[in-house]
Amino acid sequence: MLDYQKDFISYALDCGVLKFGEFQLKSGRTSPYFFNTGLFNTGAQLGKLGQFYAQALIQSDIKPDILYGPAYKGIPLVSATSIAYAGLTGEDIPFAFNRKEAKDHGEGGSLVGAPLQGKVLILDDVITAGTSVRESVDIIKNAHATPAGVLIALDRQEKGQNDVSAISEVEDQFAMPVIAIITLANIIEYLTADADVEASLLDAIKAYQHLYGI
Ligand code: OMP
Repeated sequence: MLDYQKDFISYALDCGVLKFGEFQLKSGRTSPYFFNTGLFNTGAQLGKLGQFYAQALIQSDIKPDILYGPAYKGIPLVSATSIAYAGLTGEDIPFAFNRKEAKDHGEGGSLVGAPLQGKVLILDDVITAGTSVRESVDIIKNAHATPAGVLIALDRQEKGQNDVSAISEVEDQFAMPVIAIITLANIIEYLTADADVEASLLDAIKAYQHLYGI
């Protein structure tokens, strides 16, 4: 695990973004942990979140022409990441996002921001079963641009619709990489190294991983 990944887990715990308990997921699974990026909800926190996304993008081999954030959670993500990326690299990368409902007046359409063209990197929060990524790929293809990858905060490393991971399904189906700031394996490594973490919590997470993990 790299230093920025460790820092990200520690920051997510401090901000209450990474929580433990019993949570019902979009997929219907009951999880002993939940990662809610919507709780990075102050200017300073969002600024710092953008720095972590930008660092993960710099670590990757992806050189996108534009960043795309699906509404609603992707909108602050794409804004914060493009600001942080410009600050860290000096490269001023354009960004765009969608509206949930198309407008029929003014500028019209459902896309806002820079023109969606070239290699598009999708920014999202968490992938569990991969449903929301599929919607973004359709929007990008309809705009005649190329989905070039997905950057997320957390890869929960779970099975998707079949027995392989949701992320490999997305990677295979759309021939593009999915990169994450952190994975469930990173969280387990972090908690294992912390003497204050109760064994029962780690047991619950590992049992969940055994059931739904890949
Ligand atoms: P999929 O679209 O099935 O991949 O689920 C991802 C979505 O689930 C995210 O965009 C969130 O809305 C939500 N989610 C989290 O935010 N954090 C989690 O730890 C787990 C989920 C989830 O419900 O699976």
